Amino acid sequence: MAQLPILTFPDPRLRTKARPVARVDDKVRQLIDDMLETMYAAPGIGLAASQVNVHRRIIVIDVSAEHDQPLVLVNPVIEVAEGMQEREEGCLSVPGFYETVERAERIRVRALNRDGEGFEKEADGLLALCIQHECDHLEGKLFVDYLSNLKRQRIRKKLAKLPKAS
Ligand code: GNR
Ligand code: NI
Repeated sequence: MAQLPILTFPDPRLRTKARPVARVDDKVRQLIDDMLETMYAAPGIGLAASQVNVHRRIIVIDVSAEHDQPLVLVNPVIEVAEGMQEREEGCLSVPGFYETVERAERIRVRALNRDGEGFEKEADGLLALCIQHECDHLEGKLFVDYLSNLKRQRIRKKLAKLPKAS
């Protein structure tokens, strides 16, 4: 297991569109384990491979209070999204900034698990929000993209002064 460095906005590598995983093999499972370790250590409730500079469609999530319910989604596809929620959102790649973003309240997502088996999951509330946030990362999209240009530029300028993770 290893902790991986997390890219910080406005690093252009966060804009890379991730490619699908062809086969869930031991190398992918090793990455998943490292991503979970990185997420728990941060600490965060989700992490997309894009954030650790691996541009493959892999996300890990754990929104449980005890941090004992890891959810792994490989090649996730949001098939249904309905309703609306507004919550304060943060991101490990945008450290220290929290802003309200509109998301679907309920979703159904299809993905592969860490054994490469397909499954579907329905989610609402914070879990639904987190899945949408992580799927955005795989498209090179960040929550700051939903804010006004003024707010995003202010955040960009403040974070651009910080040292880079790698
Ligand atoms: O740890 C995280 N917390 C969080 C809080 C509100 C809305 C979204 C998130 S996701 C974030 C981890 C992260 O950046 N995942 O990409
Ligand atoms: Ni994020």
